Amino acid sequence: MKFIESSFVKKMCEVTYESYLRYWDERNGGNVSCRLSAEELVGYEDISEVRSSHELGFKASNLAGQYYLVTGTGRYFRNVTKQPLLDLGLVRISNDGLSYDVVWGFEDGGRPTSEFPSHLMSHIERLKINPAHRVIFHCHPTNLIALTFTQDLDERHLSRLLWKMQAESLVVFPEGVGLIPYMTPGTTEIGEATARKMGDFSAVVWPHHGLFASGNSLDETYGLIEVIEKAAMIYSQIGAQGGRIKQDISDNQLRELAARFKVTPRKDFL
Ligand code: 2HA
Ligand code: ZN
Repeated sequence: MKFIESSFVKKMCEVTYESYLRYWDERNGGNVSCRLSAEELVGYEDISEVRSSHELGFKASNLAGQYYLVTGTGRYFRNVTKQPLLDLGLVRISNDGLSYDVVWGFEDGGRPTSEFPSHLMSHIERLKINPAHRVIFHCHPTNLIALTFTQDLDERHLSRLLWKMQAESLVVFPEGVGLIPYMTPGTTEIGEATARKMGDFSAVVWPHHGLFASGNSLDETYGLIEVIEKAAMIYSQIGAQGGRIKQDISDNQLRELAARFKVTPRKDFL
């Protein structure tokens, strides 16, 4: 079987296109990487040949030998479905963790996203606390970005605001959302700052830019982004209805919600 027919490529096409349609990934905005195990890749006939090798720019020893299906740098999410062989690549991290081999895709000489170091650093942190972790998804959700202009850039404040916009929020991200200061994208510094937060949060907000989200599958990670952005969208709609909040979900109601759904909210946030 050819790798392009795999469920991994199909799902990657689906989520990138949907994310484009929701205005979360205009032009070449956004990037996704999904860890695949060697066992899952058994039987694909076209991924054994190394097409090119590249330096990573940092040492990813913990990820040595792992495979990642990743979107390409400069590629447009609206196109991935039409040309997955150009816009996606399957890479294997070298045994010394210093480089990667492209074993499928990027057929016109493409490379992984400019945020690939940030993705890998985040994968390392998530895998330390959750061996089932697989996906890092970066995108630009409109209403969430807007919140970073109108709200204090404070993790507790932002998390509680998102929790109180709908009952679903606390259940889906009981640890809240992490936040880093505004930083230049594509740099090692933003990668390191994001990864540090990923030790505590499954999603990290980049002020005036977007979101870094993680999860055990593409569906779960995309779902997390949907719920966070929906909460931010409700806040925007409250603004459109005049902005005055007459009642909301109380702290006690949040505690009851947590008990009912057996999740543990972050202690210092609730
Ligand atoms: O891939 O979104 O943050 C383009 C970006 C960089
Ligand atoms: Zn971005």
